Amino acid sequence: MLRRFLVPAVAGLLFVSLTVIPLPGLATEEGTTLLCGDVNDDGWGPDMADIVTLISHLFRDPTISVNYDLADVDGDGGVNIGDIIVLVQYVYENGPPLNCIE
Ligand SMILES: [Ca+2]
Ligand SMILES: [Ca+2]
Repeated sequence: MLRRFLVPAVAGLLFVSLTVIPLPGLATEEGTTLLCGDVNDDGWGPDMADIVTLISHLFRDPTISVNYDLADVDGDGGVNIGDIIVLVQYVYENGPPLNCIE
């Protein structure tokens, strides 16, 4: 059931251009800035690559590297399908602000 939803959703996302939306970052002790929603921790996004990384991590291959602090975009303390939904809404539907725990 879940795959019926996710496979078309991921396929559809692959045809949408990359969108990079600047966010207020999370400051670290080293003085660098982390971006809430930058799931793949590449310093960009959140964008389609972060969404695909999170979907792949949760439903295909848990060994795919994910920054859990930046992936918990709804701030509930866990990383799950709810975070995917919030990320998709934020990136593609002008959804509410992301809420990573600082
Ligand atoms: Ca990223
Ligand atoms: Ca969460």
